[in-house]
Amino acid sequence: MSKKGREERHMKELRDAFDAADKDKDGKLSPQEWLQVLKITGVDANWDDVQQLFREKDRDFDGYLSFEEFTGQETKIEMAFKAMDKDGDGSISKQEFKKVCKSLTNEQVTAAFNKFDKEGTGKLNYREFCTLMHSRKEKNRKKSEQETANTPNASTSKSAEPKKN
Ligand SMILES: [Ca+2]
Ligand SMILES: [Ca+2]
Ligand SMILES: [Ca+2]
Repeated sequence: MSKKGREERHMKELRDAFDAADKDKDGKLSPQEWLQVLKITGVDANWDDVQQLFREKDRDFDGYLSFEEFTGQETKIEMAFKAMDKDGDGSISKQEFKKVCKSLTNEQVTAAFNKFDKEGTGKLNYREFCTLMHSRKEKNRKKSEQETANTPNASTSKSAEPKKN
């Protein structure tokens, strides 16, 4: 078999393993899901081992492993970060941010930086950038849930428990 063919088969095996482990089908592995897999496959692993693995592989710090993180591929957030970091200094300046998010006003960019620039450097480092991306995802998800629900009586002020799909 060709090298490419082997790689493809390997990827498919990983995909199958990932899907089988992802019990709640949310497209990512929680530490609990991974521990289940290890137990089923008879690997002698404990909670500490799992947490250690997640610390290494969870490169966007959301507490889960996406398929890319699971297989060690570059994640979407890493690609976005690299694309934005034009001068390659490892952080996103307001100017760099503005170039990509053209629809945002200066005020909105400043507000976002004030919120996510925890270290107060005036730039977003990779970790801060991840936090920002997660919060945006969360917001989009909430918005689409509200649109789907489309019930006039639905209270939007209360922050309900996140729904499981
Ligand atoms: Ca899952
Ligand atoms: Ca992750
Ligand atoms: Ca930069």
